[in-house]
Amino acid sequence: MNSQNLFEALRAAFPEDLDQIAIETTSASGEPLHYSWRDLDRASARMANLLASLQLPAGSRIAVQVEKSVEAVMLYLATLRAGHVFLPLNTAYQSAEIEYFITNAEPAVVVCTPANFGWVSKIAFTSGVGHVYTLGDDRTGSLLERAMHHSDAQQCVARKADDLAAILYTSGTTGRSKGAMLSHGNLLSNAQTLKDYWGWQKDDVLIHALPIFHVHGLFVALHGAMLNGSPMIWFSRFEPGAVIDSMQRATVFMGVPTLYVRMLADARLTREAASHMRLFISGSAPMLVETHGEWQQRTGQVILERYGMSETIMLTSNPYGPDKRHDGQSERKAGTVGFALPGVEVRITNEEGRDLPVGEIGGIQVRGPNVFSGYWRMPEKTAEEFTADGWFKTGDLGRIDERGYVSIVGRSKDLIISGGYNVYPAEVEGFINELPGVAESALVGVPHADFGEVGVAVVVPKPGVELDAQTIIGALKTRLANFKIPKRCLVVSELPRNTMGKVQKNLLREQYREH
Ligand code: MCA
Ligand code: AMP
Repeated sequence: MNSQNLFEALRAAFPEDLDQIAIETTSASGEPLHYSWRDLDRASARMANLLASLQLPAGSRIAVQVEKSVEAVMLYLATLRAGHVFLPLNTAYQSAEIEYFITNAEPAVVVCTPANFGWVSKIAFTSGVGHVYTLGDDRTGSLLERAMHHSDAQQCVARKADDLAAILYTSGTTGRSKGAMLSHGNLLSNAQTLKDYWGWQKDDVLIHALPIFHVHGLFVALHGAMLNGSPMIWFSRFEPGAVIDSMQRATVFMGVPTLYVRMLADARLTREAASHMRLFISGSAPMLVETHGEWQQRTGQVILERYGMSETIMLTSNPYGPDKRHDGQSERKAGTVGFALPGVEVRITNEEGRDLPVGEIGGIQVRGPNVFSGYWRMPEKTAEEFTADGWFKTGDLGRIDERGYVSIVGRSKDLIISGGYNVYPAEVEGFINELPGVAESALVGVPHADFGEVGVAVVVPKPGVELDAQTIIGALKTRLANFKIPKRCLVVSELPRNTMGKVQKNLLREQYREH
């Protein structure tokens, strides 16, 4: 079989001299650490051999909730090499959330931080998971100890393009999270397209400052650098000053708008500081036109904004250079997410699913080799989100102008994007409504200078009950990831409803904008 394992394509792009630095970072205690391409190759081989020794069926899920570290990247590569499916989980998730992911995905292996081993392993073993390992961000934990006993050479397991490589959970507008199934072919085709479209160059150095449990940090950034054999300057946490200082030794940066806003607030960001950089890319959430403009004024560089989803990886991008498909246009247009990527089709449709003319606002649909095959074990949900002719309904609303630039103007899905993380009001409301004394609630997104948008909870008590907003927030903190916690909670006597009885969130959004 002609294997199309994504790892083989990444490995083939490693530089000839494997002793060159692949990742430069600092240890948890601040010591400089350097990993060569050989280190990545050998350590991921050891971990892949450890996974092979467990004799799991091909395509087993390997669920991973660990702090950002280079060893976590090795584990991702090892999972690909061993022919299994990587399932990354946000480190902020609490036990109720983890329990859902483990019972839904039925992983064969769970890897967690040493600090969380007690509660995570309890959930895992109760759910029938066979193996739980730990991995710390300081090169500690049972995963590395066990992997050390295995060979550092490994024959990559053959995979077909449509075999699964990863599952990324993305919350549903109703009900629980859905696992978007991404194949080796989805990931590789998108990475190759971006390599060409963003003009990756021989001497590029990527600043990697994003979490590695989402599409942005794990796939777009990591695959981008690896497929080009480019080294990375690696930050386990985003610190504006440290990132700005590293720009003199780097050429490419990728971030969500909050990272740009925070760097703009730092006086060290100057034209001089950014002069070595070739490309700043933003995505995951809308970037304000003002932020785009301020960045250009301060650094002389024009941010390239692109648009993606867990289900589709990247689907549109502003051009890096002249785009031949669009009369050589090269403008990186603020407030737009650019053109459909080469090989990816994007269209705007009305509610009946008919194509809309240029400039009109409708639902954004996408088709191409980047689009996932469906939601894990949810055939009905999958069928609902695809049209009969194979287009995926993004749930975003947008328009395409006469020049071909796509703009996102809203969402038909009820979703709040806060600092690049998605918060699904239905999920948070579900938890609030279960609290004693609560009759009903609504979570709405309001503008926020740092996170772009944040959630405000509006809660109605049961008759005769007095609710305290701080108690509600406190109770939520024990159940939900911290970024999902409403930044404000207001107790009111009723929620505004339309004649159909539906809560009018647009009115609440207007009313509580200033909060
Ligand atoms: C942290 N907090 C937040 C968020 N992050 N609140 C709302 N939204 C957030 N995103 C809160 C915490 O709950 C905590 O509150 C306080 O801020 C400090 O937490 P800490 O962890 O120290 O925050 P931080 O380190 O300053 O993190 C902010 C951040 C981070 C660096 C902007 O959120 C981040 O890395 N965002 C990037 C997410 C990302 O990579 N998204 C890509 C998704 P308290 O103290 O009250 O508990 S991929 C995607 O969307 C698609 C496919 C695409 O197109 O890329
Ligand atoms: P996720 O579920 O984390 O994959 O988030 C995907 C969603 O993020 C998309 O459906 C969009 O609503 C949003 N998104 C991603 N990139 C952009 C962008 N550049 N501008 C506006 N929204 C974006």
